[in-house]
Amino acid sequence: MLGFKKLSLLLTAGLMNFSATAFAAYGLNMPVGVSPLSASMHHLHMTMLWVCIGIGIIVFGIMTYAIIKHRKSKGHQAANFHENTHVEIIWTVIPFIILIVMAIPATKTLIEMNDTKAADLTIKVTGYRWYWHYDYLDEALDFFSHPSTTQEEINNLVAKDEHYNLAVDQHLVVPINKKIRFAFTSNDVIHAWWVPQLGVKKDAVPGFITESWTIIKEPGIYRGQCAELCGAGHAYMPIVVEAKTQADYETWLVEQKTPKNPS
Ligand SMILES: [Cu+2]
Repeated sequence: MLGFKKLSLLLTAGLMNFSATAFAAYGLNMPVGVSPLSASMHHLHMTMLWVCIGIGIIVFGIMTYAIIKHRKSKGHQAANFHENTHVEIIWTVIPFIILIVMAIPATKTLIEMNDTKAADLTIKVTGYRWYWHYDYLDEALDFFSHPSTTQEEINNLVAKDEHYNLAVDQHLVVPINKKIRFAFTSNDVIHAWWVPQLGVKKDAVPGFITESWTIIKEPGIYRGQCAELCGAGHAYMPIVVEAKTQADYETWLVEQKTPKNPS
């Protein structure tokens, strides 16, 4: 049997190792992202986290104090009372006030998330088993985006790419600083289009249109995945969004619309 001291040492070492690895490699927290929406979501998440930490410290502080200060070994007797109206009012009113205080910023962010009005461009995103289709509704341009990770990489027969399982054959190219409205649907089962850096995660449901939006502040490549368990290929359904400046985006549009020479 392990002694208590040895066990706690092992646990502490394990936890320290876990948190160092977790923060370095996995990034446990939500990203701030590159859109106003992702920043609002991150801010809301951190506000709620600090409220919960505050409540945790106060509740566990009072409990710990009471347990230590009024322990039986010091000769304290347990109080024996029932139906204290004052206490019952206090423990109803305080959580009610806390919930209202939390609901105000949460509602503001929810309204912002659903405000797809006045978009500069609309892209219809359709989920397929197991790839995506993008339709630029204002541009008469559409294409499929398939995962480009090879079966050899998946089976460890060759070295894995830096963007293993997060790479596609054709990126969804969009302009920066423009309000992009996404209209999601699906051709078969329920999928979910999720790109954390853009603050977009929305179900793509067959027969329905769901909506979301983003404004990307910086050019770059942002990666995501399908976030709805959609079948055998669910884990191999990446998303790659490439944000370009307006001029580069327009050049890309012209290239896409130019018919390719038949080879
Ligand atoms: Cu899917």
